[in-house]
Formats: sequence, C-alpha cells, structure tokens
Amino acid sequence: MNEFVLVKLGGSVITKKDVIPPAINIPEVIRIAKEIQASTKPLVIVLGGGAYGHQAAHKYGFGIADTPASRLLSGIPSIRHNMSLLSGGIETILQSEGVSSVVIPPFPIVTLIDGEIERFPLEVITKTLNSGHTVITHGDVCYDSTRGASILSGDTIVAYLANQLNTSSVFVGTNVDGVLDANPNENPNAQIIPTISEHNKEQVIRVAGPSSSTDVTGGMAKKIHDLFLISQKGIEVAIFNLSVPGRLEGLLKGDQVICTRILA
Ligand code: IP8
Repeated sequence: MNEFVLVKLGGSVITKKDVIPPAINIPEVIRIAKEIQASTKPLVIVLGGGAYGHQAAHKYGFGIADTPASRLLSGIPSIRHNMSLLSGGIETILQSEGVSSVVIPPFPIVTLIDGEIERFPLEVITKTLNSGHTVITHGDVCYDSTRGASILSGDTIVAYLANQLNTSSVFVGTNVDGVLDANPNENPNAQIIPTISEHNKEQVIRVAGPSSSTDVTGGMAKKIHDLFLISQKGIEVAIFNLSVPGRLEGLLKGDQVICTRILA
C-alpha cells in the first residue's frame, strides 16, 4: 500500500459549540474539503465527536468512573445515531466538493478491552484507500469486553492507524495554534510550543492536562503522549489550528506553518 496521510478534524472546529441539537459547521467543512485537495497522497480523515459525540457520551456516564455497564450500553443508540449524522454530513460535503470519500465507522468492526483496542480489522480501510477513495472514520462508541461499552476517541484511532499502516504524516487539527504553554482561557498570553521532544515532553504534558469537562476521552495530555509514540516511528507529526484558513493546506504541501511539531 502506498504511503498515506492521516488528518484529524477536531470536533470543536467541524461542529458548532453548545448548539442543541448538534450541528455541523458547514462553511468550515466546505473550506476544509477544499484544503484537503492539496494532498498528493491518499488521505484518512478522522473526525472527533464534537457536539455530536461528547454531549451524548457524557449524558450516559462515559468518562465517569464506576458508571454501570448497563447505563453505558443504554447510550449506544444515541451516540451511534449522532456520530452517523456527523460522519454522513461530512461525507456529503466532501463528496459535493469533489472528494471521493467513504465513511467507515468503527462501531461495527472494532472491539475494546478496558478502553483499549482489542480488534480493529484494517482490510476495508486499506482496500478503500487502494481504490483511490478518501477514508472518513471517526471517534465512536464501541463494545468493550471489560466495561460493556467505551468511547473510542478519534485520537486513539489516529495512533492505531499510524502504527499499523504505512503512514507518512499525521496532522491533528484543533481550535488552537498547537500545544500552548498555558491554558488560553486562563492566560491570554499563552504561547505556542513550536516543538515537543524528549527534552520537554513531560513538562508540556503536565501543563496541557485534560481539555474540558465534557471531553470524555482524555484531552490534550493523552493526545501528546500518543503522538509522541508515533513520532518515534519516524512519522511527521503536527498539531495545528484547523480553524485558520490555509494551515491544513500548507501542512499538506510541506510548507512551514504555525503549529506544534512533535519530534522524537
Ligand atoms: O472527539 C470522541 O472522539 P474525540 C467520540 O476524538 C465520541 O475524542 C463518540 C465521543
């Protein structure tokens, strides 16, 4: 299989914040659909849950210790429905912008064990890429043999696919310029950390912490940890601001853009 590029579309950029029922940020997704066409390599797009995933997951007790399995399992239809709406909506926009793309949802194929991936068959993903289509997959709820059900985050999918498949680059799009040296909500002077290496990794993780109360999947600290492991395999890794026009396109073209690069 040829090398491909993994792009995470952060849920906070592709969905509207605090809107009930959840809604896709259509102008942003149209812009992103145009930018991804700068890629010369096949693409796997991984969607975060945003308003579609996290609110529903929170409602059924995901991310809260000791939630009984019966309660977690009762949340499956609602979370699945939301993530199908999100991924289907993104697929519609990408296709209408000329990106030949197919949604491959994790729920029917992935199983978890205590929150970690137990089984994730990749054949359909590789066949879809080899057919010349862009793969769209997303954070999802999955059956978990220990807990009943768990949330599989888009970031965990990114790490798994980068490790298992022939990946050249991983670009993680968020709503901030990269990893910052302080919480921008508390400190307006927070500065971007241009590179994370062995040398500053632990210190950065301490400052980054979890991202918000409704983010049920671990936030920035876990993201950095997993991405660091990927970069150790020689894969190009950047965390960037997906809300700023041109940054994704620049990364895909190999330009210098404002972002945090993770260099093992
Ligand atoms: O936003 C979470 O994915 P993430 C997906 O990448 C759900 O953490 C269903 C909450």
